[in-house]
Amino acid sequence: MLIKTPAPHEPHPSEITPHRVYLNRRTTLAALGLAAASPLALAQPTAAGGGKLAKLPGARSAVAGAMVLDKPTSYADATSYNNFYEFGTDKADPAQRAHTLKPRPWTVAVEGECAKPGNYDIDALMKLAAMEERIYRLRCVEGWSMVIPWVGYSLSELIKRAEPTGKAKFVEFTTLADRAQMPGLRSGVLDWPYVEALRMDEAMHPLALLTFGMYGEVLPNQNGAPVRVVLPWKYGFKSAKSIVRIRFVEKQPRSSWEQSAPQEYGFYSNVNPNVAHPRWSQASERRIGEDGLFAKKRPTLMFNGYEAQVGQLYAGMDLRKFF
Ligand SMILES: Nc1nc2c(c(=O)[nH]1)N[C@H]1C(S)=C(S)[C@@H](COP(=O)(O)O)O[C@H]1N2
Ligand SMILES: [Mo]
Repeated sequence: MLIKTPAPHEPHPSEITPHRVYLNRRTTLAALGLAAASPLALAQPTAAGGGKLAKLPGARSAVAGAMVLDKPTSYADATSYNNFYEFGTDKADPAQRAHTLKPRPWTVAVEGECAKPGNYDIDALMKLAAMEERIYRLRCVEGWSMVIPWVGYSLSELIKRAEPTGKAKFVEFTTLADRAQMPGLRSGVLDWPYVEALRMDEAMHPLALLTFGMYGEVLPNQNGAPVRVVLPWKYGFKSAKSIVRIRFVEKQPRSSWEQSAPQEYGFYSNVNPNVAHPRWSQASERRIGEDGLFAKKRPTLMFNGYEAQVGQLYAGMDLRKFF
């Protein structure tokens, strides 16, 4: 007897909604005025995740510029080609070694120049504001880029609750640095812990995302579980992973990359095709997943394509000096 097993790409018959049921559901939703705005409809991730991690849906973001139309990078590429030096400097290291990271229990300390400091348990932090899906371009200073559907909420939601004082001019992010969980700390490539920082107005910009998931699921360890920031108009290294401390400070902090090579990495690190890095031109980029033999490089856009949204933050600044 022959039993037909569906090919992996074929939906199982039980997954196919009968047409009549589908139409009925649409009619009911339409009658309720929910056809487009249904949280169920909105919470469908844009691109498929790996299916192994907990689901983390987010509603389509309404923030200007939050949903780029570029085709998302495959989950396989986004989770196997990573920079996370705490697990090694090779692009394949984080996917192979980050299983030792323990994303629970996890606490994020919010401290410094603010009226309401506190230690947030990760699960409480995740409930602070509504989760949104945002499709951002991520441009690494090394000359490649990806398009990732992240899940999180604007960092400003957390900052507002902390009530920064008038002295708070910058926000500093510190990554976990635990030798027991992170084998890369044995190397001296960077001065651990990994520290990054933003000016307060940059951190308050609605596009600055406190990120808990991607592709409709919680973050894989190699992408910065359980919480990271994503700053789409800046080079990827500003988007610190696996954050344990957020501190409000008066003086401009020195990031780990500035510390290691001040002539190569400035504080701002806004994506800028007109200012070359000493080792890499920033004029164009290779989109991961499109890098076949004949694939064309894409021109890199000012502020990674987010100029309309963030350009005002830097009005009047000499971007060659403040690179
Ligand atoms: N803690 C920490 N955060 C980090 C890094 C790192 O090495 N350590 N690498 C950065 C760099 S260079 C890039 S390009 C992005 C990559 O994020 P992704 O792996 O999720 O694509 O993470 C950034 N955040
Ligand atoms: Mo990067």
